[in-house]
Amino acid sequence: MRSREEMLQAVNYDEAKVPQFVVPSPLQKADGSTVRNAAEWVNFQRPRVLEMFRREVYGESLPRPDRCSFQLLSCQPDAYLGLATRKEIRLQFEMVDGKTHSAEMLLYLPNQATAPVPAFLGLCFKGNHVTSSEKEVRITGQNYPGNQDLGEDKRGLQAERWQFPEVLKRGYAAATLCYHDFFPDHANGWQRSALSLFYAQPDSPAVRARHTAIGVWAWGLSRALDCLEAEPGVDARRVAVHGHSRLGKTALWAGAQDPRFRLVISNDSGCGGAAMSKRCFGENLEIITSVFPHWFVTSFAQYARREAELPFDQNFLVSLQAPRAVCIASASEDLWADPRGEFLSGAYAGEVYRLFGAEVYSPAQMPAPGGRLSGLVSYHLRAGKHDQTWEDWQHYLELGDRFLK
Ligand code: GTR
Repeated sequence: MRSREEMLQAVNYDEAKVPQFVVPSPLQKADGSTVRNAAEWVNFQRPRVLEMFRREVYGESLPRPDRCSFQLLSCQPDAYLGLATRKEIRLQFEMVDGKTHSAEMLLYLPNQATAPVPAFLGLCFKGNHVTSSEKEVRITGQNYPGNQDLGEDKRGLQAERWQFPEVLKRGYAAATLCYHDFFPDHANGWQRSALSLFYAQPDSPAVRARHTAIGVWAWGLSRALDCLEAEPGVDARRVAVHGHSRLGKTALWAGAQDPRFRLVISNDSGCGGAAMSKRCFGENLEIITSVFPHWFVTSFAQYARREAELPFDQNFLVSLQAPRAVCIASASEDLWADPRGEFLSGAYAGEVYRLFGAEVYSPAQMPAPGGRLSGLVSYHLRAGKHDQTWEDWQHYLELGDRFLK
């Protein structure tokens, strides 16, 4: 294996040096023929592509625990000066053999609502208290030993990424949970992960070979959606799942596995998310699989520096969202995540969306910074850095108005 320095030196940021490659088609069947209609995609090819991503990228799916209960920890009917009701809910998972695991949801419901509302759901990096400017939000993220983000001074630090008041004013509920609650994000996070519900030794080589942190985080999003289904104020048939960066990869995988998500949003998800691996632009498989070995199954690492041999690419992952709405967002200065590669996976997923009669954007339509393309497959390129900002949210809320209302 090369040293990290050598790997970083080899990173390509030059469009002229992107290797020529044949774009693999999600419609190509095992026998070489092509899927011709939506029924064939849904009943035959989609399950095959999903299975391939489980085996080669994100690991096996996990079942629901034997028992899930949702315990109300707090309820503040006067949150954000009366704009919303703030609830905190413990998702308690139990197995018949006595194993347990839990996670805590922060949920805001707009007080103006007269009927159940659509919702935006996403995992957060640092803890629920970091997403909200409200000082009473419970501190979460303790499942990551040594987490630096648990202090009072960290409250609200990433509130801009969440834009709760704006989301609420537009008539949506907003929910988040800390991803560490499901799988602490480090290479030794297995033991404290939700995999402990299903395995006596979640850090054994056999479990590591079959599961991944991204897989467990995506499972957590589905369990959070179960919780929203039990919440009378939310219409759980109209939920958008969103995520930034590694959590954008996770949102795409959650959307692929769980068709209940109506709108799937990938914010700057990059390598192993929306970006095409075969372009080898910015972060590549060699780096991501060695720096974050717990994110992907080991078979994905075998394609490091052999991306040309991949029988699929991330356009397949975007295709798995069809015919539901999907949005891919990039930031112009976020070259590490390869904005053009993120854009292209949406364009190349178009052939699957077209089976459903959708109008899709073409590979020639990459917008300039500030530009957006809106449709069942949407894309925008925000000017600026790797982040999730109000500008990103403006597009997401517009898509929500179109696809969730
Ligand atoms: C980086 C990683 C990216 C992206 C990012 C993030 O270190 O290389 O793939 O996931 O972290 O999640 O912020």
